[in-house]
Amino acid sequence: MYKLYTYPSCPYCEKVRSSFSEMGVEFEEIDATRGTPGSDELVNLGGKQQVPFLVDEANNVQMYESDEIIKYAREHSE
Ligand SMILES: N[C@@H](CCC(=O)N[C@@H](CS)C(=O)NCC(=O)O)C(=O)O
Repeated sequence: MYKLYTYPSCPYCEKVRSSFSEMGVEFEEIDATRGTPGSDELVNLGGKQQVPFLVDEANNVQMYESDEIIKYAREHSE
């Protein structure tokens, strides 16, 4: 299952959330608000504090940028 690092009020995160919901893509959401463990994880994995950030562990893929994330999920869902 995908992991998606987000902020609760980030519009780019909301765009990804609603696209995933439309596509029926399941994902675990991790709050990466500054000062949280999710924020530390995000920076350790991706190298910078920016959300949304997608991790597809099964395929060893990680990416920032909401449009890229949506495109990736679309191309990898049926
Ligand atoms: N072009 C990016 C923009 C993402 C973006 O600006 N995210 C903001 C939150 S809405 C962010 O991570 N800011 C960095 C910070 O909080 O330090 C995308 O479409 O994903």
